[in-house]
Amino acid sequence: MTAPALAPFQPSLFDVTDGGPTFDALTGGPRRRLLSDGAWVDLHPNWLRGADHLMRNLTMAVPWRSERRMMYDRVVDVPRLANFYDSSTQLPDPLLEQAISRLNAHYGPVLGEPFATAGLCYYRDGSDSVAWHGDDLGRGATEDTMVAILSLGATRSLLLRPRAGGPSLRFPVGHGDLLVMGGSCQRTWEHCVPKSSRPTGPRISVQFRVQGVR
Ligand SMILES: O=C(O)CCC(=O)C(=O)O
Repeated sequence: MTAPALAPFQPSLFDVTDGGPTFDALTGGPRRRLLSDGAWVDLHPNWLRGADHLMRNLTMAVPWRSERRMMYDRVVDVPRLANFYDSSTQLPDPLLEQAISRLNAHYGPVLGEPFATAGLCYYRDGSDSVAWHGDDLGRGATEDTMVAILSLGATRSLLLRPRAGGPSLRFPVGHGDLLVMGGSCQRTWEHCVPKSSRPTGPRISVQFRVQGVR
């Protein structure tokens, strides 16, 4: 089902760049947090500066759809809108092509293959969310991989917890931030974006993955 009209994005007062959008260099940039079982997370705040136009364009240009997803052996409704771009589909904004090239230049040598697909999700407000899961449909269930998330719009918390049990970690992801989950993260840890009871504007998450991981 195609989504109804979406709320307009309120541009950020702090996201002003003179020469248009720019990506920060990734070399030496992201702060890596090592997790248990060979999992890790890189966080690069403000990776994309001047992201307002991208947020606005994706809001309008992506044919957002209600989402259903396999979780815990069942197909469930996910309270957010989404669209998936496989490697043969043109991405909805040239900046996403730039993002994928930069990620491949930085992470490719360790990842051993390119980021190839983009999953886009639209969280309309704080009542949209995604439940605990790992991206373990496909090769993520058995192989180390990376999932790189560019966050746009409202700041939301992305939580991670070890599958073996233990406390969760909270990563606030804001406008232009990059978060990369790597190593065994998709099979030994789970992540979620919980609902928020605070007044929360729209957020878009762009997840870059390798072929064969969802
Ligand atoms: O919203 C996010 O950044 C996380 C999205 C996610 O975990 C997923 O779609 O698998």
